[in-house]
Amino acid sequence: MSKLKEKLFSKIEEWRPRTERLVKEYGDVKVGEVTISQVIGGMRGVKCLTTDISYLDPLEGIRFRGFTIPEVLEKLPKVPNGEMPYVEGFFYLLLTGEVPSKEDVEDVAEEFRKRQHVPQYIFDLLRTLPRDTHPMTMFSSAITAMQRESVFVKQYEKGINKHDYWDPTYEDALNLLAKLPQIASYIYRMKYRGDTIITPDTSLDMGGNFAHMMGIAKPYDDVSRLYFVLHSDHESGNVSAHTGHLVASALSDIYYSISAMLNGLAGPLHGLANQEVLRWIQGVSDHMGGKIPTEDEMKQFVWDTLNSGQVVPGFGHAVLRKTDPRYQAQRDFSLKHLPNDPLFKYVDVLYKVVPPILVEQGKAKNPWPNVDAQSGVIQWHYGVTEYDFYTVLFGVGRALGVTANIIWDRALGYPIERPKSLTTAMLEEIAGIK
Ligand code: HAX
Repeated sequence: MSKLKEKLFSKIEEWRPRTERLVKEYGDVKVGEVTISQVIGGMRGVKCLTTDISYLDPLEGIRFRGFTIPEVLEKLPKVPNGEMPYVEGFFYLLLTGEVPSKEDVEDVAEEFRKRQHVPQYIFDLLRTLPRDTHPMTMFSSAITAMQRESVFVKQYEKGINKHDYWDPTYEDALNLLAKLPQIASYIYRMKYRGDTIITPDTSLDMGGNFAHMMGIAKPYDDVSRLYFVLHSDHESGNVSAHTGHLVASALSDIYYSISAMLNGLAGPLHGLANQEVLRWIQGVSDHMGGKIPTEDEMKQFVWDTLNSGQVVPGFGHAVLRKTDPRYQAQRDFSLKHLPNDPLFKYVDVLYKVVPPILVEQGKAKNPWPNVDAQSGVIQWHYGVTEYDFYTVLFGVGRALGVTANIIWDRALGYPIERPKSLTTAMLEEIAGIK
């Protein structure tokens, strides 16, 4: 058994009695009440999921296993000559709740290295798709197609004990995570770089190898590490994490679950917003003939967007009520590495201009920027100007958190998810409408 798996097993044994006790002895204790606007309005704020991997406070932002983003970036072992932590070490933290030693990180890196090989039929499949297929469709198709590799399915068919479901799920998760950077970069090089594929360098860590396969020089390795960490998890209720959890609750394996997760991420109100931000900014730039707009010109453009019934991408959030710390972390990186980048300047003007306008319009509950407002700028700066690829990068990161959650879902025996629906007439009756 690998060291990570051993550590995880001891954590699972420790944790199980807590969940079992809550269900058995305290199962009838009420957690909040649900209103009609929550029933109709996308279950906003309904407390009906549980995860110990991350928690999103509306005013503070995300904590991964209790650590804020600055703490994660400071405490986890860093890649030599780099500023950012190993993605492998971050995954260790997500899975076990403990800060890894350098040795632990090396152990996880070795696990990923061993499992990196992508079957040839995946590349063949990608080549059969029309080249103008959206990269998220390519990514999701590749993952669904790999479902035949599932260790969980094979063990399930043999009749494995329910208690042990987490084990083959862990194997599937590591097998899949190890392959995602290569599949993502393959799609990129095939689609946008004249089909010049770069083979992996197994001596590198996950972020370093991804940058290598993308064909982009330093500090893009650190950009990748930062990107994967920041996008990994945002507690369980967001569309991608929730979709992954929901599909896995039917005991669908990791491949089906992560492919479904990606399909949820590909919506413009969720992960696709990072592409939409760049598309929107390009629209402003074209409109201005390439000149950086003044604040007044930018205000007009924002109002035009709102008045035409569209959202301003990269602003607002269903839970957060302040500037997203993931935005802040990317802004800090940009201030250090690309302070004079014209797109960064655009985004900076937007940071000043958009929130007061959203407040004045009076609809959005959160006028502040989210993670997607800043992320495309950094990618663009390092040459990834094909903005429809950005959500794939988000997807590689999000898979770290969602797979960690699914392993724990299985370990704690969470059941199939099945909320109850009511008809409109029933709601009218509850509301006392005649
Ligand atoms: N621009 C214009 N209007 C906005 C807005 C924005 N950025 N954010 C919210 N609103 C509007 C909503 O469309 C809604 O309008 P209606 O009453 O006409 O339906 C109203 O304000 C209330 O919405 P809310 O309660 O504040 O926000 P929701 O929880 O319903 O939605 C969203 C949250 C993130 C989907 C929303 O803020 C939005 O559409 N933002 C722009 C798209 C975006 O950046 N998405 C990425 C979010 C982060 C993420 O998940 N990344 O993956």
